[in-house]
Amino acid sequence: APRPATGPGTNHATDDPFTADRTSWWRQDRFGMFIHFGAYSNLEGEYTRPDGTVCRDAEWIKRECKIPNDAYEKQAATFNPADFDAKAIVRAAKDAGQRYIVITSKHHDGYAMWPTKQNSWNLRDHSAFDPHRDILAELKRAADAAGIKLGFYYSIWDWHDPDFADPATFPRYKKRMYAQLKELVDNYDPALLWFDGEWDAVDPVNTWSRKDGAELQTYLHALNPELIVNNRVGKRGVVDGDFGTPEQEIPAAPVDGQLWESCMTLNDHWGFARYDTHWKSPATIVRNLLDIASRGGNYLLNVGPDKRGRVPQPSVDRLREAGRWLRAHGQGDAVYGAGYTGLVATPSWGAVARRGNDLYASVTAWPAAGRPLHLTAREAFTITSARVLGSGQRVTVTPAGDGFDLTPSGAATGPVASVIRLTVKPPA
Ligand code: JFZ
Repeated sequence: APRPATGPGTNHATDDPFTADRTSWWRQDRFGMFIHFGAYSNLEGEYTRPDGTVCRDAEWIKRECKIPNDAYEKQAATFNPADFDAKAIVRAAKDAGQRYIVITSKHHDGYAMWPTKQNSWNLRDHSAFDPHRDILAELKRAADAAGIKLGFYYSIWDWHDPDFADPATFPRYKKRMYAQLKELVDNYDPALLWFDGEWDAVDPVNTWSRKDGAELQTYLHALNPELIVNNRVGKRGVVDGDFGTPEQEIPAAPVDGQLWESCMTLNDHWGFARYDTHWKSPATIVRNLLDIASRGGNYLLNVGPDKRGRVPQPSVDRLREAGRWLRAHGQGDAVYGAGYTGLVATPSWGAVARRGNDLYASVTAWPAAGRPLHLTAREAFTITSARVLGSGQRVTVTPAGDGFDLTPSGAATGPVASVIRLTVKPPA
């Protein structure tokens, strides 16, 4: 529905993100691609010290390997992601069934991935990359063409800007940060901003306060009232933004009082690390997605392009396989626009999501042969039809104890997860 015109200065920080029109696309879309890409990607996870020893880390490599500023700047000057292919990245997301993309515009190392006018520590002015290219603009164009929403990760914590660390000079840093965010909003029209680093309490003084978070949100919504902002804009639990961001974990359903998005990476690093081959399987991706959607959350799954800007093939392959599987079995119905249902308890054998009057019971761990799938009802309701998605196989429903027993009519063990659609007549 069209929303009433909102003028600049309207503060949406206090509207209810659960029901706001502003967040409607995000609440439906459920599945996004996270991209960690920056000057650290150029090291591909390995730093060789002057003494020849090697230190390993990904997007934290500067800090964890204690790389001196000049050495880090020197390597960044050779960064040339000439093979960055926005269309291919958007296609990979689309093939996976991902409906939005969040890319790091600036990580903790402070390096801007767009031609910012606030400093020269950015991909155009400090790299070996074609100065006429702008990867954020390329991504925006490709995403728009494909109907995919684009958002930017932005780290409040900045290891490069000397004004960040000192409370006396922090106001100067803050001014530049505000100016950078205005550049991002004005030039690329992101649908979402994903903040991070507000939690810094070590380097060397934590200046980000509750007031800073609230003020920043007001500023952003004055630039674009539709912007969706994550909780890390402020102190978590104080200035909450629109959604919580549990990391690498799936919270128990439901999370009270806040929308949430579980971010995970496809292997064990966010940024590219050439030695990390510990990839999640397509089955794990699908199961996580079904599980997260059933608990009312979103799934933001990360890829880390290499120094040439290429998304690792193992990531592309796994995403494609997960997407193929979701499409082939119609499981998208259990994901897009689906969410938490209070009607039943979360079963030990899987997850149950709700969309309108349909429940989607994903079976990821089948009970022993001959045993039914038991569903505990939290409220009285009736089931009017039950079928396995994809195969159309009938499922027998019998009232049993505190709920129902579901018995598929044959061997219904999907390779990844079988989803049973239960049409219900909910309590009036
Ligand atoms: C942050 C970054 O430091 C990291 O590099 C990556 O970008 C990730 C997505 O976000 O790491 C965090 C942030 C928050 C928590 C833990 C790690 N947290 O809330 O526990």
